[in-house]
Amino acid sequence: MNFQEEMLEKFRTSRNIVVVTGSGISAESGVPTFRGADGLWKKYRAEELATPRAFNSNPELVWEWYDWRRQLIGKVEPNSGHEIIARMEDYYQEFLLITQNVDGLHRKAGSNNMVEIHGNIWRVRCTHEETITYLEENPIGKLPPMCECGALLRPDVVWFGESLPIEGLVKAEKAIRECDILLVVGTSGYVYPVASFPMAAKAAGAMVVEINIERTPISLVADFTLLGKAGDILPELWNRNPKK
Ligand code: BJW
Repeated sequence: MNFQEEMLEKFRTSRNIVVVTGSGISAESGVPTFRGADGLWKKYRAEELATPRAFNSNPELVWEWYDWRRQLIGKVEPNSGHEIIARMEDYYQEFLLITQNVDGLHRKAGSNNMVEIHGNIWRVRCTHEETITYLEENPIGKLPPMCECGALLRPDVVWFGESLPIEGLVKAEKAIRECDILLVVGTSGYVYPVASFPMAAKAAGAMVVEINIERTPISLVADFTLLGKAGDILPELWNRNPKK
């Protein structure tokens, strides 16, 4: 790939970077995206599965879908894209990863300083007490699972129409306002509020760089759009950075 020198120089000299990822980064690990050709929303209707209303009307169906996805994710490994992002954390003075992914692959690759802004598929939350626990069984036995208090458990993820976790959102928005570089990887840029982060970073003076296999609404805001697979481009970009 022919990287522009101006962009590489900024990666070399900046001290504060924020990385935003979407399902595209996990595609090369074998996790389906949402809106791509083989995306989950091509086969399932979002409003039947990823809304509080869907869960209230048919918790068993929603749980079956999450159980299926968890079994699939349980078999895959992080790829070179996840690994490079984990390494970046050690080389910039200020670093935050904001991921929309619930698959836990960034953490498995070694990322620590991160916000899982749409939750995590490996956690469950009591619909009554709001207590959060990590799943020990995969697949879960009888669906839908129940809390010891007698209420339904739900996946600890963020569905359409729900608020994002406030602490994570505040941290993410602060980092977006303060960063020198916003690197956006593998997201279609359709889902808010994350879709507004590139514009907010740009307005605050950051360089916005997008990595995606195709152009998206973020391309209109980005200073540079690097077209290709995250698992190819991220290692190449990192190898050109003498800071590493
Ligand atoms: C590759 C690649 C490779 C492939 N390398 N790239 C403002 C305006 C309009 C609407 C709203 C608004 N504010 C809020 C809303 C409503 C709503 C929303 O955004 N709707 C839009 C659809 C319009 N947002 C919400 O409801 C959010 N809540 C909220 O804002 O609360 C306050 C509020 C509520 C209501 C009204 C107003 C305010 C919550 C959003 C929760 C999203 N939840 C999901 C499910 C999570 C749990 C689960 O996983 O099951 O999150 S939906 C789904 O989309 C999932 C993802 O995290 C999210 C983003 O998808 P992503 O990751 O971008 O995937 P894709 O498939 O879309 O894109 C993949 C990309 O990768 C593509 O571009 C490929 O090209 C690329 N790619 N292979 C690089 N190898």
